[in-house]
Amino acid sequence: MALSGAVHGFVGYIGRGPCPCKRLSSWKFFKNCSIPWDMNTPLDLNGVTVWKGLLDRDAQENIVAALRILAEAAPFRTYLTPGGKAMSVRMTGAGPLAWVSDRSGYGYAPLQPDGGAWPEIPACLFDVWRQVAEDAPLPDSCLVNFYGEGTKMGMHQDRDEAELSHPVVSISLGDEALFRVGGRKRGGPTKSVWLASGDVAVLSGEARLAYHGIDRVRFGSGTLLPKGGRINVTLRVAGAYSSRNSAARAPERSG
Ligand code: MD3
Ligand code: FE
Repeated sequence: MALSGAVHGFVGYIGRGPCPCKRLSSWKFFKNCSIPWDMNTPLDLNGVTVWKGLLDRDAQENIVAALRILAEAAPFRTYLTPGGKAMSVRMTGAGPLAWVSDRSGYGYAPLQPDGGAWPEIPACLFDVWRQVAEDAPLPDSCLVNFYGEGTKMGMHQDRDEAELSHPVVSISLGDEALFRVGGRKRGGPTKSVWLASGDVAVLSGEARLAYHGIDRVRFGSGTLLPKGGRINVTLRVAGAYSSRNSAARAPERSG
């Protein structure tokens, strides 16, 4: 895989297993491994590939600018779980299908909750997809998560897409967040890493069905978003162009 220039940085790693710097050994919690890490080698977290610092500041600012336009057409919303609880992470989306949730269930919808079309997926996001998932079909769905102060995302699996063999690509922007990955079964051993602005995670193979979540955000730790907070963009092949698009919600659904 070709990366534009070697990038070095510092990895904050917490988990069981060897520290990614390989200088510290396993079975301890490493709060802040401050040893430079070669970005040409991704971290492997239970099969999740994390490219630390893949996106430089310019690329991150371009994406944020595109997301500001996106959010004018599709505002961030608070979704309800099927159980009726409000999620703390605010969400919006783009593409032929985007993920939504309300009391009637969750899944991919061709329209926003207010009935409008989702905006197109910004071109700069396809550029990221091609860098890390070059062999996969292009994504038809973009989910944008906003983490304000005190927000988190509980451990879950992503399995609403029609074809689970395609990767999911996740882009972190803004404040740092503690990301946790387990295995395919709930309650197994987990590993965690702090995701920083510009980090890109690729979920494929075994890790595609791994349980994962965001334990917490270091609110105000980043400089990209002037008011603080974290944005996570995930790109997926949800199934808009697939014959197996049963994951797509029927368009007749209304409020
Ligand atoms: C591992 N988002 O939107 S991104 C999600 O940071 C989601 O907002 C988190 O989990 C966030 O569903 C985590 C990293 C991520 C995304 C998708 C995955 C990890 C994943 C799918 C399968 C396994
Ligand atoms: Fe997820």
